[in-house]
Amino acid sequence: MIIRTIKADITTLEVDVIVNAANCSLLGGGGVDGAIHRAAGPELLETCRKFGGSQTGEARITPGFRLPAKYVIHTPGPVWRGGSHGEPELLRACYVNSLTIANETRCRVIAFPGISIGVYRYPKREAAQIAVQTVRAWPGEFPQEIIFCCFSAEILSVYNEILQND
Ligand code: AR6
Repeated sequence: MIIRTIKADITTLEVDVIVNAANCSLLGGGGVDGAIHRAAGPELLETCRKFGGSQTGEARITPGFRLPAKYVIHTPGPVWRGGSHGEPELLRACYVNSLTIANETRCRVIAFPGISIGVYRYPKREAAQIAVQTVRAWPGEFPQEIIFCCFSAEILSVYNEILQND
């Protein structure tokens, strides 16, 4: 399995699947969620409505509609509340459940944003460590390439440092 980092807007990536850092309503919001819904078009919201929401750590797949990505996996990450409310386990579940769906759908290339590290205030380094550890331990046949899509140079350097040193 190949693991890469890039600094990019995830809505521009021509990959099999991009992951959306959603909220439990699955009806859109700010941050990367808002950007994905804007770029995918209104069909995405119509499709997400049918799920009736999801729990933190779960994942749901939709088409990408007007996005260059074929699919979107929507997963609500945990809100950071100090770290003793199950946040690490819930964040790990976001990655495992997203990878499970990507494997079932035979997606070769997946791109993840930094789930929970924006509005949900998860400490960036700790969140990136969970992301890297979980994808490295992934035993599935798919995906074969994992891209950590970083929205800033600062986040990119956090991921690169962890990938080089941990
Ligand atoms: N491409 C890649 N990364 C992005 C993009 C983009 N276009 N836009 C933002 N990011 P956040 P969360 C980065 O806040 O913390 C929403 O309102 C951003 O810089 O989007 O999981 C949802 O509806 C940060 O590094 O997600 C929820 O209510 C990362 O994506 C809530 O925010 C995640 O930041 C979820 O909060």
